[in-house]
Amino acid sequence: MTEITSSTLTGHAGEHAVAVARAHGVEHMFTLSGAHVFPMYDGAVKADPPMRLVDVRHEQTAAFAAEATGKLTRVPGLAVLTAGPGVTNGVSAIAQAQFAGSPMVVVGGRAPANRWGTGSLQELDQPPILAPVSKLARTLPTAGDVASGIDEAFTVAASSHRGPVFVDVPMDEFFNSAESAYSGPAARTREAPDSDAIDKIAALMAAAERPVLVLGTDVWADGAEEAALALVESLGIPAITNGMGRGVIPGGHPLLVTKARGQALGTGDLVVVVGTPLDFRLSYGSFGGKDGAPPAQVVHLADSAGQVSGHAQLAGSAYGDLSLVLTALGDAVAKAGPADWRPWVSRLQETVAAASARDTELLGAEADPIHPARIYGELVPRLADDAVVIGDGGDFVSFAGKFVEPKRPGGWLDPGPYGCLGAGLGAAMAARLVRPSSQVVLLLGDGAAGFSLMDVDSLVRQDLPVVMICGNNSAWGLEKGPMQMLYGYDVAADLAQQTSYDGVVRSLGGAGETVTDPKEIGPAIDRAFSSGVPYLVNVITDVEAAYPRSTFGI
Ligand SMILES: Cc1ncc(C[n+]2csc(CCOP(=O)(O)OP(=O)(O)O)c2C)c(N)n1
Ligand SMILES: [Mg+2]
Repeated sequence: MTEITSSTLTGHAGEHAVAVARAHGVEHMFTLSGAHVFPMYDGAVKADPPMRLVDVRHEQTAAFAAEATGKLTRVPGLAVLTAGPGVTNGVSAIAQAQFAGSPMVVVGGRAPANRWGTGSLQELDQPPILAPVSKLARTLPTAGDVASGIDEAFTVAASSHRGPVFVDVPMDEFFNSAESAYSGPAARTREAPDSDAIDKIAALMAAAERPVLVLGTDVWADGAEEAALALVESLGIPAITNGMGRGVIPGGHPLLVTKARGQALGTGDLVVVVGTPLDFRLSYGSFGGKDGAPPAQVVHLADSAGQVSGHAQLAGSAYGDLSLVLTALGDAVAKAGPADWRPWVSRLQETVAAASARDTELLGAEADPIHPARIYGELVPRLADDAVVIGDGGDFVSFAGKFVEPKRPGGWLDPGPYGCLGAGLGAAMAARLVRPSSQVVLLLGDGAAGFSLMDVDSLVRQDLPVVMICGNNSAWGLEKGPMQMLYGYDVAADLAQQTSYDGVVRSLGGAGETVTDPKEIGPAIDRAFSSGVPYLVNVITDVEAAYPRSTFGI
């Protein structure tokens, strides 16, 4: 077996890969069996202590679990996928990680080098398929290249801007032994921002009357959540959060104005966007212009040079380690002497209060069939501050985005800009493993549920209890509504009526129930939390209660 003695790895290449992954902080290997990757399993089993193998029923689940591990822990997650179809089944999750900046490493099996070109089983040249959706995709050609190649994979995945790395190893070389020098991961470097750029932005902020800060996923990914909260509180600047930035400003905080988003972004005079691309979720970086307001000036702060928007018209930008960026900015604005933003903040707070009052009505809706909002009316008060909430679905998850305001960062996983249905079950699996004492709640549209529910089997076998709540409107709701709007009719949007998704979970060894009475939602959620098994609450909801959407994201 592998030993790390005086920085030398011995044993077969799978042992090298596991030792290096562990040195980078990996604790779990998500996988579905295939002979091409047996050396990874042997490496995991024989490591001291063994690395936990978590095996699934579809490679998408393994890859989404690795992606979510990267999001939750900020250490790259590891998925091991067998050659050919195993790897191609993981492509969506890898693309999602690329879009969301999630650190993950996928190790693929690969047909043996000594047979290459002769037609061995699953002989597919995989890196060219993965290259467009990853930071790096390459073959580690020999056993002796595996330690340094895996080390590079984890280093690249974990450095700004984070993302997925794919490597594959020819089967014959994977089983081979080698000796490799390895002295552990390099220390993380932190890039300081350009001080002139920061001073320029500080001057814009000091001169602004109606500034807004937008905090996105990379604020969390870069470990800048404390610096971001400190900046908001010291300056008294109103903030909106999105993606994994949600919770950086805790739900209920007086400066969190997500519920006044339209007014803030539409009538603000300076929008400072931190750690998230200026994509469709942020009107491509064009703000202001609402109710006769002039266009807003825009500042983009990113974790690395390549993330600064190339398409938006920017009044300023800076990049670097986001804690350093935000701390430097706070100091510079304080020096420049910010204007008095309290009247602007008060106006936004009035809007937040009015929106919250309207929400309260919806959250308590007695409607029959059930309005999806009522589910959140029951769920939100039952969530602990450290809960992990995962959304996988269309309208049902959009409602969650509206009603769930996390109290802490790092506990909210939404589909993100790639928007791939089917990500949720793997994410819930990862959350259960890396946050063993937290509530884990997976919000599933009934359509989304169909992509991954078979992997409840994996949760059951590996004793990973999570609470699933299915908003079951018997339709692909987020597509049905827009198609109706565009054409006046819809096709390919209906699913079977009131399917018993809880029955699916029960037959796989979990538990669950169907709810049709709004008053029964809360007690059912309580039973789910206390069950200690994967539990699905299947709430039959009103297909007519579509999410009020102003954009299709295109
Ligand atoms: C893999 C994948 N296929 C298709 C889509 C397009 N799509 C986005 S939302 C949606 C409907 C989701 O339905 P459901 O999960 O039941 O949630 P609902 O909108 O009904 O609440 C579809 C099909 C997608 N985002 N991802
Ligand atoms: Mg649905």
